[in-house]
Amino acid sequence: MSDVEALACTLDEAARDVRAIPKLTDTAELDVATAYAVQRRVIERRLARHERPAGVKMGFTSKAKMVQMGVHDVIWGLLTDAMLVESHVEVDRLIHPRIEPEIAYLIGRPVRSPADVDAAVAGVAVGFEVLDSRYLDFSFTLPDVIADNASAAGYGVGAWHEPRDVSNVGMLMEIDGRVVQTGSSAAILGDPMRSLRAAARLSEQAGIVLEPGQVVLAGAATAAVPLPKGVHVRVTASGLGSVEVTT
Ligand code: OOG
Ligand code: MG
Repeated sequence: MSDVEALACTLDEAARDVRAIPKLTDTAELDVATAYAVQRRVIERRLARHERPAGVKMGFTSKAKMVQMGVHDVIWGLLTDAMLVESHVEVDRLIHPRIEPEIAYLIGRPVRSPADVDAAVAGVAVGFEVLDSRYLDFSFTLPDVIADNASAAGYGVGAWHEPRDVSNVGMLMEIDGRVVQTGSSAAILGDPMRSLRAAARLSEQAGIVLEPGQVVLAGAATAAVPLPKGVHVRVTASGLGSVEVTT
């Protein structure tokens, strides 16, 4: 078994067994390119279990997230249809889940490179991401978190709206009616559209086409918060409405 295969297997099994593991760089040498190869293998294992590609999620596109996690490069992870949360998250299936507010784009035409982006946006929505690092204490280096599919565990999106300027919309996250995070979409690289362009650059590099119907999560506007069992979370973005989830 190659290193990439073995590392992907370790991460995939940690997620399936709901068991935190030491970060890979404790025992393996891992550069960014190899980490992305591991990420790809983790997703291929899920696709072999009949999950389908659903888009991508951008990571560390806001200062709040960089500071929270100590990582300073924009990365991505790959979404599958099984990660889509309709209205409820079973947190018992997760190790130490967190939730964060996101802006989501709906892809309407294939995106192969940044040149495709402007004509490709079919909709925009408020969203949330459920994160669950497979690593002990939610602690990692840049290659670790890339290999672990950027901590992706689940995502939800509110109603899609016509494409519009969302460069500075107020965002709010509430748990059981209590405000736990506030921010602005401007925290996402100054404008979440920049994150979409970054996604298109990564697509070009990886040879991955973002297909119509797929979603791009532009990245959290604020730090993430722990997601306990038995709560109701609402994320609101000014002009885009709300999206809700229970645990
Ligand atoms: C990594 C994922 C970062 C974002 O929106 O910045 C991310 C993590 O925080 O564990 O999803
Ligand atoms: Mg995120």
